[in-house]
Parts: sequence; C-alpha cells; structure tokens
Amino acid sequence: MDNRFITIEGLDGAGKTTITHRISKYLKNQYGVTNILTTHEPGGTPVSDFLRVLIKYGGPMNEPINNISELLMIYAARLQLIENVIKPSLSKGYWVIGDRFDLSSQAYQGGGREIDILLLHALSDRITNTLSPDLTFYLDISPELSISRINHRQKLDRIEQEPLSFFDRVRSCYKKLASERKNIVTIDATQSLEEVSVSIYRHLDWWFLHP
Ligand code: T5A
Repeated sequence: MDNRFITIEGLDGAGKTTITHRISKYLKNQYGVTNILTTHEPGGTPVSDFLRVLIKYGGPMNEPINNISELLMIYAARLQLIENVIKPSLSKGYWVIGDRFDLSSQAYQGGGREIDILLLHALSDRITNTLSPDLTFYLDISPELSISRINHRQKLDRIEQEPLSFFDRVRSCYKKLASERKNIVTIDATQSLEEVSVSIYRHLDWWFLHP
C-alpha cells in the first residue's frame, strides 16, 4: 500500500500517545503494513529533543519565555523533524503516524496563546511546505478531563500549568478547525480507551475503502 501520513491531535491527556501505538498495531495486524514510523512532537531528532526540553520546561535561570520565542522553537523543532525524518521516511515508502503536528500549533499557539494568525500561517506555510496529513484524528476531551488525566504526573510542564481558560481556547480552536477541514475526524475521547480505539479502527476501515 502507498505511504500515508496520519496525525493524532488533542489536549494533553486526550490519549494521543496510546492511540498512536494502537493505530500502528492495527495497521500491522489488519492491513499488513509493517513499514511504520511514529513521531511525537515537539521532538524526534537530537536538535528537536533539545528544543522540546526548552519548550516544556524553559531555559536557565527561569528566564521568561516570550510567546513568539516559544512559537519559533516549536517550528524549528518541527522543521528538523520534517526535513530529517518525516520526508525521508515517506519517500522510502514508510507510513508516518504523528503524535501531534502542525494543528497543535494552530490550536495552542493560535488559540491558546492568541498569536497573530497571519504570522502563524506564514510560518506554517514556510515550514510545512505543502506537507500535510492525509488524515487527522482529533481526540476531543474537555480541559477538566485533560487536567484530571495528567494531574498525577510528578511535575506539570510550563504549558500544562496554564489555566483552564487557556485550554478552553485551545479546544475551541481545535473544534473550529476540525469543522472546517474534511481530513480531520473528531473522536469523542471521553469514552473508554476501548471505545475510542474501535471508533478509530472503523474510520480507518472506511478510509481504506474510500481513500
Ligand atoms: N505543544 C506541542 C504546543 O503548544 N504546540 C505544538 O505545536 C506542539 C507540537 C507537549 C506539549 O507541547 C505543547 C502541547 C503539550 O502541552 P507532551 O508531554 O508531549 O507535551 O504532551 P502531550 O503530547 O499532550 O502528551 P500527553 O502524554 O500529555 O497526552 P496524550 O498522549 O494525549 O495521552 P496518553 O495517551 O499519554 O494518556 C494519558 C493518560 O490518560 C489515560 C492513559 O492511560 C494515560 O494514563 N487515558 C485514558 N483513560 C481513560 N479513558 C481514555 N479514553 C483514555 N485515554 C488516555
């Protein structure tokens, strides 16, 4: 089967990492797809992983991170990942399953941080340079459920410590974009993991029949 680029999106704790691995397993078992690469943003190359630490935990001496600096670090990490990992893998025929991609920046930096949409779109166009997912699953949960799923972690990162109003804006932005783009499938991720997985498998089955 031809290579495909599938991405999983949603708030922190929506189940993206769990579902990314389940999709990979389903594609192998059900469709015999063995050449699969999974990614998780921000990160995925040595430089991107370095930037991930800065994005999540900040730099030395607790220097405040400007929202535009955060945006630029996220896009620098993404550019490294696209050019050094995603594009070469797709061109070798690999399927790529991305745990977050560009839609995260539209939702978190555009919605949550309220960064100028023109700047965001200009960067996005330049960095992704026509690379766009064939299919995106948006796992929808409320900010309250998001917090309850991640609260047991030892230390919440900079972004996870934002107030509920920030995540309300992120979610609204995700929902708006999902309603506008036909390659985004919204999944009710308040269901059990088994129900979420089955909903996704049925969409994948349908997608294979109607590419
Ligand atoms: N960010 C990232 C931006 O601001 N802009 C960007 O452009 C990008 C790419 C990344 C941070 O960076 C921000 C967003 C993030 O704040 P991260 O640690 O990588 O930080 O965070 P996430 O990508 O959100 O990963 P998480 O691990 O926090 O969430 P997941 O992957 O959605 O959730 P998962 O699968 O790890 O599950 C979390 C817990 O919930 C349970 C799981 O078992 C697990 O315990 N769970 C469920 N329980 C019951 N029912 C379900 N349906 C469940 N689904 C999951």
